[in-house]
Order: sequence, then structure tokens, then C-alpha cells
Amino acid sequence: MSKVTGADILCKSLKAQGVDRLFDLPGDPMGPILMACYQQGIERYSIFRHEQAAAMAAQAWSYITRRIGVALVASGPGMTNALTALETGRTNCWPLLLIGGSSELRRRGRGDFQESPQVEAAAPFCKLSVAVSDPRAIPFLVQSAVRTAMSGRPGPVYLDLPADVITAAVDENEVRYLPHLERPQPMADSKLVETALVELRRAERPLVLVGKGAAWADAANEARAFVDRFQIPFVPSPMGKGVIPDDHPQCVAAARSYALRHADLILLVGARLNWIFHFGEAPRFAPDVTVVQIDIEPAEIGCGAATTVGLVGDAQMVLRQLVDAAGPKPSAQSESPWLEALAAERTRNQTTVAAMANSDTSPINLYRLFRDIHDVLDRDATLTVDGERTMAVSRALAPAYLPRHRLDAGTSGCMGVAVPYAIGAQVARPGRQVLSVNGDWAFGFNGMEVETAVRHNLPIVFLVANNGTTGLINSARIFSIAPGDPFDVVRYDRLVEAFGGHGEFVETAPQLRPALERAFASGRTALINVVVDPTADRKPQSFDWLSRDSRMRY
Ligand SMILES: Cc1ncc(C[n+]2csc(CCOP(=O)(O)OP(=O)(O)O)c2C)c(N)n1
Repeated sequence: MSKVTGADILCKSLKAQGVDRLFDLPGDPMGPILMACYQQGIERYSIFRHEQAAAMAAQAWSYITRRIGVALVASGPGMTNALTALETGRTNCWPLLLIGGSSELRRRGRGDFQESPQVEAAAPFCKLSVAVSDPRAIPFLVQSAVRTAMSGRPGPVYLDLPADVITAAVDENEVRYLPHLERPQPMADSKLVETALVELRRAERPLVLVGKGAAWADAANEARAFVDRFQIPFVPSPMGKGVIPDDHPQCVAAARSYALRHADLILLVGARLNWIFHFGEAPRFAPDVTVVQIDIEPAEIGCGAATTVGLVGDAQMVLRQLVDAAGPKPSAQSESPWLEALAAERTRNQTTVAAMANSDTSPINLYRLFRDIHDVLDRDATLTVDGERTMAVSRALAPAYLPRHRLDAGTSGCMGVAVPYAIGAQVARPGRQVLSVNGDWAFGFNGMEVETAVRHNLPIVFLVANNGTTGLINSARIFSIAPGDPFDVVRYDRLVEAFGGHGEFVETAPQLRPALERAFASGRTALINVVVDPTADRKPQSFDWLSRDSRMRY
């Protein structure tokens, strides 16, 4: 009888679940798994410089492709280095299968090499955290992990593979591989769909809030059909941007504060009333606002808001239900004073930032930076963004036209994501532009992964918005920087050159656009180091961060 090892069974099980590539930083005891990947034809984006980055690249790939992203890491510190990626997956509701090697079962408790409480460490961040104790259980546990990560509200899962399970050999006929199952797309209760329609028709100032749940559900066509049919304005969340293109006439992102404050009904489509949407509370929202929610997670209904109608289901399906149930009659909203007021506010805000966006002053300000970026990006480019002010300005100034094409820290607020997310994005979208814009401090977290990108010939353009500080509050209070003060400029462009990529150093505003064009034309991994005015900030905001004084503002 022929024998198979735990490593063989793992890779065959991954193949059976449709996995054809993974992201890794291996070490003991993963060697046999790498060999089995090779035999199974599983492509590896290998040897990242930090496990956090490998796992973040895998989760960005997963979110973009809507397939399970897999990261492979070594035992002990290798696995614990990936914990932050489990956290970003948890808070952003992105799937990820993290597979960690671990110490031998037979030596547990005796101080084995890199012995660590890995399953326990992963558990609070994961939908499932489980150790394999017998190779024959691997197919079920892999299928179960994939189903759990991908179904309902997606999220990370952790599979722990002890060294002696990886090498153990069992009879092949004792192993039963399980098929990949499609993600269920549940529909909402049709009676509640009718109730939601009554509320939508009754509202005088309705507003749709589009979240990344709608992007994950691939609800672009349905969301667009919905806002067209109902003529309701919408505001996307930072990563809900692009589900409906930002240049759609009903997009009122540029009048966000006004829209939130004056809406008498909000329809949440795969969006949550967490800090991103100010908990749904006054003064950012009207105190008596009616809330209609579409969410795949039943426990989200009513979370933080007195929800009037909760539609539990897949955003794509439920939006279709609403449009179908509404019938062909055009809505009365098309010429409403609400839309006119929003359009006027949008124009006012756009005029306020236009002066900054068109400024030739050097060092460049962030509004001008994103204006030039917008001018060179294709409509189907993927943008990943990181930093405090850099990310905040990008949310207003960098439009998105397609779902899952704009990735940033999102709900997690985690700095360091934009470099690995760009790697995941370029692997997912070969041949298409990927630009990763990073505050200089944020870049430092995973900046070494530029080498990983060069090594894998990924033509990502990284941009460092280099103001030499960690943010305006810090620059003023800690570094005592005043307008016009010089600061030490770190030459990040030389880093990419040292790795064999294309570097650009930009000191004046007019230099930026040609540098961007050269970087994309190079066809190589590139890094543009842009000196940014350290005192440049967002335009004055109507509300302090989290509507509260005395907080750091990122
Ligand atoms: C992992 C992590 N560590 C620390 C922070 C706290 N933090 C928020 S913004 C920031 C500095 C960002 O500086 P930079 O990237 O230069 O941003 P910008 O110049 O765009 O404001 C830090 C350290 C965080 N959000 N995430």
C-alpha cells in the first residue's frame, strides 16, 4: 500500500479547495510542505521578509480575487509575527487561511524548538483556530477552514501543523479528499424587503452607505442598478469606494459630512456603524435617523443603531431583491431638494480643495500629489494607501471606479498594510497598474518587502510621501517642525535601486507627473520618493476625529 505524508495530504487538500498559489516565509518544520507544493504545482510567492507581510499579501489577494488566500509560516515567532495580519483580517472582514508549522506533538511541554501557544494566540482573531493531530484529518480541516473563512462574514482562520504530523506517513486509501464548496449567497426575508421599500419611499433625505461588504459580495451591478432606480445619493466607506464608480452623479462623497448629518434614512449596504461611520451617532448623524441594514452577518443588525429594518443576506442578492420588488416606476427623488443641496455642498467642497490640488508650490502638498496620481492612473488601476494624512487625503482625492481596487488600513487602522497589499494586488492583477502610496513612517513597517517585489518581478510602483515625520501632531509637538523648516530627507529611492528596481527622487511639484510616468513605463518594481511639505494637512474638517477633542487625529 502506498503511503502519503501529512505534507502531501495538506497540499492535495489545498489543491482540492482550488488553491493554486500561496504566500510564504518558511522555516522549520515547513520544508516537506514546500516540496509537496512543488509536486502539486502550487505556485509560491515565497520568502517574504516578514510573516506579517506574507499574510497581508495573501489576504489582499483573497479579497481581490474572492478566493481563499493562503499564507504559510514557520513555528513560534514565525507564526506570532503573522498575528497582526489576523487582526487586520478580523477587523476588515477579509478571508485568510494562515497555516503555521508547530513543534512536535510528542515533545510538547518540554521546550521543543519554537514551541509556542499558537492555536491559543490565533483564536481571538480567527473564525476558526485548530491544530491537526492526525494526517488523515487534514482534508476535512482544510475544507472546514476554507468554508469558514469564506462563508457568511468572511475572516481569517488558522490551521496549526505540528512537525510530526507533517512528516507522518499513512496509507493513501485511508485519506478522503473533500470538494470545494461555493460560498452560499443567502437572500433576505421577502416581507422585510417590502418593509424596507416602504421606509425608502417614505424618506425625504435617504442616503446609501456602501461598505466593503458590498465590494466583497461583488455587488457592483446591483448597487448601481439600485441607486439609478431609486435616485438615492450614496457615500462609500474608504474601501467601499469603487463598488459604484466615484464619478457616478449620485456619489456625494465630497459632501460626506453634510450628507451624514442631514439624511433622515440611511441604507447600510455591507457597511458597519463602527468608527468609520462615527457609530451612527449625533452629531455626525441626525439623532432620529432611520436605519435600514443589509448585512450577511445577523449579529450586525442593530449593532450601534436602532435599526428599523434588518435585511440579512448577501448584498448582491438583497439589492437585486429590492430593485425587483420596487417595480419599474421611476422614483420621485430625481429632482429632490435633497439632491440639489448635496450637489451644492459637493461643489463648495471641491472648490475649497481645488486651490491646493492645483498648487505648484514645492515641497508638494498632498492634494496636488493625488491630483497628479489621478492623472496618470488607468481606470482599472489598483491603489493601496497607508499613512495618516496621506491616507486621509487619498480617501477624498483619489477616486476609485471598480470594486476592490482601493485598499487601505480600513477599519483596522493598521499602518504598514499598503506595501504587502500591493504585492497581493499585483499577483492578483498581472499586467494592470498597481500603485502603493505610503506615508514615510507607514512605509517603514513593511518597506523591506520592496525587495520581495523586485525578486518576483512585480512591476508595482511604490510612492513614499516623505515629510520626514509621523504626522502633523507629531511634527508640531515632538519634532517641533514649523512651516518652511528643513528636515532630513531619507533617500528611500536608493533602497529600491539597491535591490535592482527603478528609483525616482522628486523634490518639486512639477517633477512628480513625469516621474510617475517613467516609473510605470519602466515595467519594473519602482519607488518614487516624493518630498512632501511636512506642514501640509487635510483641509479644515467640520468635526474632530471621532467627534472628540484631545485625540490623535489619524
Ligand atoms: C501598526 C500601527 N502602529 C502604530 C500606529 C499609530 N500611527 C498612526 S499614524 C502613524 C504615523 C504615520 O506617519 P506617516 O506614515 O508618515 O503618515 P503621514 O505623513 O501621511 O501623516 C502611526 C505611528 C498605527 N496606526 N498602526
